[in-house]
Amino acid sequence: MAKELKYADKASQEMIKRACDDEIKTVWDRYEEMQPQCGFGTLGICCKNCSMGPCRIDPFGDGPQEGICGANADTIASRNIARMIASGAAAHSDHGRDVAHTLLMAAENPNSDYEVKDPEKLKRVAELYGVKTSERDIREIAADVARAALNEFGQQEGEVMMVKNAPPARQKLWKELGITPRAIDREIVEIMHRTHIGVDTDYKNVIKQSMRVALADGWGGSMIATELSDVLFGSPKPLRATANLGVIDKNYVNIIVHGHEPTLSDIIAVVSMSKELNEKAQKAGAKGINIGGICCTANEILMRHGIAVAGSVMQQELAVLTGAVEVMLVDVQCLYPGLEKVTNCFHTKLVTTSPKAKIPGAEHIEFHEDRAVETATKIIETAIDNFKNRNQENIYIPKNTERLIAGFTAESVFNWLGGKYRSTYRPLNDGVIAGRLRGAAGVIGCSNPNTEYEESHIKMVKELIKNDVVVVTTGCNAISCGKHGLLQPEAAFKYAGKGLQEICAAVGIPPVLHLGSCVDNSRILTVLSNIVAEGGLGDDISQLPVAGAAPEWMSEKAVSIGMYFVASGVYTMIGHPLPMMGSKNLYKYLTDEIEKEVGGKWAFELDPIKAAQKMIAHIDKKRAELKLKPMMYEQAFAPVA
Ligand code: NFS
Repeated sequence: MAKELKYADKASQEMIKRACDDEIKTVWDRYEEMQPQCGFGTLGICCKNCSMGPCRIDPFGDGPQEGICGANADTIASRNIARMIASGAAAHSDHGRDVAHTLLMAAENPNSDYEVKDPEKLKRVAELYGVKTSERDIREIAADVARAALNEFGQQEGEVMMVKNAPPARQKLWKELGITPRAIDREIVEIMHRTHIGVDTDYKNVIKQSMRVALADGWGGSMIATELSDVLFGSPKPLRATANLGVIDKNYVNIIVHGHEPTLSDIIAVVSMSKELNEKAQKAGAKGINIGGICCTANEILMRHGIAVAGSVMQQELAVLTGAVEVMLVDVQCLYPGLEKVTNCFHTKLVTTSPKAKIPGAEHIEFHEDRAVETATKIIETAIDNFKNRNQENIYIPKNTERLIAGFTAESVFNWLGGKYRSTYRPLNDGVIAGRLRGAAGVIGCSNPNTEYEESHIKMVKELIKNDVVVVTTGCNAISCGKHGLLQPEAAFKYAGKGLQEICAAVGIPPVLHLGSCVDNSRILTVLSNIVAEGGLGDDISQLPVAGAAPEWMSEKAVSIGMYFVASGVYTMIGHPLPMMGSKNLYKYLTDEIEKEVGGKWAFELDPIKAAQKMIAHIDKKRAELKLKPMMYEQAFAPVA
């Protein structure tokens, strides 16, 4: 049964032991059972895009070097990557579409359970879309903005408008290369067409369209999801909260919300505070209702309500193993079907809510935005009713929790550096120019049982901040950073270099800034654009001393994110390579040649310290190209390991 976790937070280590003792299978066991994994799949040289196949290329050169149609390793591997990006971009963008639909519904229906919570942000988005705001009712503006956003998905003419948030030089480059996204759905449809049997065979051409798809995600679907979520649920503000499995409370009715879309989780968070429902929970013998989040939905309600985070993607089954979860509530994305078997070992009800994501054996309570409070109430009542079915003897909740600060946005965090009343990125840019800060890195993404849980996330982030690189984080990396104490201002004194320490101390921020869920990687794009706009560090993202990383990535969304960062000019480091190592040409293109075209490129490195050092080397290279001053405190500080 499941192996020992060496680097993970203590709560996960305890729970994995419990899983072993009780012989309950988790993701780690299923990973072990799956070994050895298919070499052709790992190398990206298996093709099943038509029924002449499946075909595979012999990576040793002795067997077939082309599929039955004649497609070689380059074509096959590039098509596989393209389809991963299509799926990842579809997932993020469909999420964005749902938020836009909800905004439209809230605007058109005065009795809606949703309302515009951030009218200022609405007006800023309206400006981008050319929607008139003066002397207009907020609902009218919201309706027009929602329609304009929905248009981004299916329009037959023009280009995705959110792209205008990018620096002008970047927009110009995309135009010259012919990769400015035209419409989100269109780019995804086109790559599915091109990767059909007998269409696009040129791997560089396939990747070119893949970049367009990824840009339609980052500067389209994901950005719409972020911007309109801020409009609808309120823009996050820095707040204190806690994270890890210890947030599950034995005395309360525990509901774990897991998935991605805030349309469900936000309303659950609000409704769970109702007096009547808490009284009902008390009548059932509990002290009240306790909500904890897993994955990106955790980040959404953490950022806006300060709701505690129970864990990252790898902890979804571990949360159930506490025996104290009444309902595991899921919507879409990153849900392990294995949850069904684990919940069956306890009284926990697995409740699916989206018509897009049903799990056999789960109870389905369909969530409809036009009956949001009613559905949320029903779900919470289901949890309260289930409280009595707990086996009190069989409860085991690890004590561990960690304090954190979350809720940073492109608008809030760096503006703070200019003081409360002066909204400017100037101090950040000046900090980089003067050599107090080396640069910035976005470290994001999933965890994967193919690597030691959290080792890469934590070691990489510590190595970066030790070298005066401020880190912004999202998704499951943010949750890992939170559990390991890196999202506290004190972390600067323990782990950061002197320059970064000074900045953190002056402003009172942690050295690692939690920017939200995975769609909120679009906030990082906005931060990069704002740094360029502030001036003094070049006129394009590709000139900035920055890098990106997803050290423990696993999902197709991560591939789309990586590609939109590369296509935006960012050096992007991931742990295990993309499944394409069976094509030498594609490898060379993505990790080298592509840089000449878009200014960014991919890098793969399993060792997190080496990976961080490569990112730092890239940042230093950019500093040298910009002729910035040497680092102020080079080697003056020896941080705690
Ligand atoms: Ni991102 Fe969020 Fe986590 Fe990975 Fe899954 S939850 S959208 S995909 S696993 S970071």
